[in-house]
Amino acid sequence: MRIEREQIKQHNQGLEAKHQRAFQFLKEDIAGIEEVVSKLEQFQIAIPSWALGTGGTRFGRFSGRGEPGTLEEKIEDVGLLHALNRSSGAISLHIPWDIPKDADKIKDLATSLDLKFDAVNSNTFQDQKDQELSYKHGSLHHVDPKVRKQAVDHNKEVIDHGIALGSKALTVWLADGSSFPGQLNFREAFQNTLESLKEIYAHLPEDWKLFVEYKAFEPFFYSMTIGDWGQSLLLASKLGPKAYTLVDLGHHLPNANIEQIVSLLLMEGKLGGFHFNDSKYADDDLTAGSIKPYQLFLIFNELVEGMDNRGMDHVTDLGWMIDASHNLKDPLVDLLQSVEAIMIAYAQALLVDRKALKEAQKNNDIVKAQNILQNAFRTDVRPIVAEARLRAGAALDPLQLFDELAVREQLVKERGENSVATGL
Ligand code: LRH
Ligand code: MN
Ligand code: MN
Repeated sequence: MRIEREQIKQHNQGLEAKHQRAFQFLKEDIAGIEEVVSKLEQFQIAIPSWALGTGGTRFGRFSGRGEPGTLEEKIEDVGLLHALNRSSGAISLHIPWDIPKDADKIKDLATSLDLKFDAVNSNTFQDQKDQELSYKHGSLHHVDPKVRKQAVDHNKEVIDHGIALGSKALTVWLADGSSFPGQLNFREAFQNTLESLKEIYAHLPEDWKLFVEYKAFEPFFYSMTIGDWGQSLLLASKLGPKAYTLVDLGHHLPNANIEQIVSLLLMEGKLGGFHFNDSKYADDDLTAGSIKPYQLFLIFNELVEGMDNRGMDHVTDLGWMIDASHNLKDPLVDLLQSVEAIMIAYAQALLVDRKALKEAQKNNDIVKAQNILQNAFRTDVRPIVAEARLRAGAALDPLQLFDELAVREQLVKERGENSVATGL
């Protein structure tokens, strides 16, 4: 299924009068609104190939309908999202869940939908069918050099797949750790990881980045070998200028001050990218902004301030990705909601009066500083985000159009009720 420009146009015509009223209302109040709109128009968030099917929990999985059964169908799904919002112009692949067998064909398909390939992700947290050695006791940190080599070789292969597709980054997330005190020598595990990563790093093309993702716990429950941003930053610093820390919002211990982490990583020039999601307890992978929208805003507030301070390009200098697993909602609907929430947080952060905030901080004016942030956060920026979509040729209300066009029903007709996607 493809969504035609004409269908978008028709949908927008029906909503445009109401939208213009709301947008003009904001325009009268917000001086730099045009700049905000144009920044939003350019901003893109990559969709993970593993989030397009229904996930599950360890207790069960309830299948969705019309899931993409192949990589081609996953790319088509992202094409639908991008047609609806013009903000999802990239896909992030997880290998070997999604192996591009014919890279040129896959690339052509993506290009025809105006999509690029974002970071490629390696997978050494599961054993694959024909795999020689097991990752039960870890991969890059393993006590056995043969297992480490197997995991390093896999990462090199993933880079090669990425090169063929035009990706520019590799994300490494390790399920390496321990569940019982005494199981592991922390220092040796860390050093093994560093040595393994060095080999992977050496395989990176000149213009590539290596993202080192951390996670506080799960699947291991006592220690994770890359468990927090300190450990990731340590590795990235030792590896060199192409290595960066990747922040997944669901990978922290409860109440962690993620915005402060972001600020300092940016200061060090070591923030590489993001996995957006939301959570109440741990790595719940819920819709971005669905539980802690103020935190999402505060993170973007640091991002905008920090990136502008370093003269970074908002679109290209960090990897922006969603990382989620959908158990209840239609994954495409959830992804549309996530992208919208991210755009809203970004727009609100762009509204922060930076000069006034600096001044308030200088004067230790806590109330003013707090209000400056809260004023931006409490502004209903949805018409600004919608205006950016309108100008980019997207739908004023992507969710509504998804329903109007009965997208999922169409996909069920094409793919059948029971097709199952690989992924989480
Ligand atoms: C681990 C993680 C990591 C994986 C993805 C499937 O929890 O966030 O990014 O690659 O999930
Ligand atoms: Mn992640
Ligand atoms: Mn995760």
